Order: sequence, then C-alpha cells, then structure tokens
Amino acid sequence: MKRYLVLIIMISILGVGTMANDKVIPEIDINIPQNLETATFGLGCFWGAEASFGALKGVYRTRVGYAGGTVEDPTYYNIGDHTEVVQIDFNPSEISYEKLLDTFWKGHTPYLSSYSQQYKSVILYHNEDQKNIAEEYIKEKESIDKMKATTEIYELEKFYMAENYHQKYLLKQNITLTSELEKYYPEQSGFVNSTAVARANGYLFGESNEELYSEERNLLGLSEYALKFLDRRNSY
Ligand code: MHO
Repeated sequence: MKRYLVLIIMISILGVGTMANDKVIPEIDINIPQNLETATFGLGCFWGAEASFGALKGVYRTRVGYAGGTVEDPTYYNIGDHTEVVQIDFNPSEISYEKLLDTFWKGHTPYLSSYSQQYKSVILYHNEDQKNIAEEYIKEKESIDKMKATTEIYELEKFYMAENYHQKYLLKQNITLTSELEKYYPEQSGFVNSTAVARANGYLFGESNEELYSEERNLLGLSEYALKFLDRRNSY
C-alpha cells in the first residue's frame, strides 16, 4: 500500500514527463539526434504549413518565419519583400528531402500563380544537394502533370523568426494542449524547439498519421484528457 502511495505521489509530481538533466520534459524530447539537416519552404500561410510537417517521422523541430527578401528584420505587419516560410530540422537517415518535398507539394497548389510575394511557392535550399533534388523533383512533377509550376528555387540567405504567437499557431488555439506543454516549456524558445510541441501541432492539424501516432502517443508528455483532442484526428 505504502509503495503504491509513493508511486502515486511520484507520478503526480512528475506528471507524464520524464527527468532529463534535472528537468521534466516529454519523453519524446529526450535524445534528439545530433546530425539534423534543415529545410526551408514557402507554401502559403505558414500556420498550416508548420502543422503539416510537424507530424512526419524524422522531423524533430519546426518553426515559422520570413525569408527570401531583402528588407532587414521583417515582421508580420511589415513583411516587405519576404515570404512566409516554414523551417524544418529533420534527420536525413529517417526522412529524405524528397519526402519533405512531397508534403511541400501536397500542401499547396504550385501550378497556380502565387498571388503575392508573402504567400508564394518557394524552395529555399541549404546546400547543393537540396538544390539538385528540388530541381529534379519539380521537373518530374511538371512532366507528369504537363503544367508549369510557379515554384521558385533559390538559396536561403537569411531566415528571420516570426513573432512568438505565430509559432505553432494552430496548436495554440487549443488551450488544454498548449497549457500542458507550456508547463514543460515556460520559455518560448524551449516550446518552439520541442518535438512534442511540433507533434501536437501536427497531430492536431496536419494530415492524420495513425501509425506514428500510436507509437508516440504516450511519449508526448500529455494527460489522457489532453490526448483525446489528438486521438480524434488520428483514430488511435
Ligand atoms: N488568412 C490568414 C492568413 C494568416 S497567415 C499567417 C489570416 O489572416 O487569418 O498568413
């Protein structure tokens, strides 16, 4: 009996997270691989774009910002000639750049002419490999679909973080999930860089990913009550 009591007290103190470096964090956030690669895409409003990449296996961090233009320190209301972009830290041995391009491609309509600089279709490559893969990818799509994509491909020069309230924007509309995750990450930087947070955003508003969700459901550091919001979409 006493043993159970100790266990119950421990669980209620630790919540559903796990200790790492004296800090309780969701289990999924422990042991993030070291050699992550980064990808940057513009595909319209960055809120939904961030969610669509958040639930992909091999994606560890997502963030949104402005890139591609020349104006210094753009903001949402003063975006200048920049484009809304999502940036993804991924493990290339778990997910290929091509796979990310599939999500990029499905996430918007690259054949429609972009109606503004803010929402245009753009691949901002980080290295020559990404550039070549992106060029090949578009060429192939164009030849299959017999249409010309408006997608621009150029090198990422500078990425400007968007304002905090735009990071995991869709998730933040859910107070239950957000407040549970903010208990682990009271600082925005920790919140934005958490895989658990990227996943919650992705599982809530990205494409449903039943298989990955069933593997990760109990590693997100969320209570059963909060998980119900994600279960619904991922039919666990
Ligand atoms: N249509 C959206 C665009 C937001 S997105 C961050 C809105 O203003 O509600 O550009």
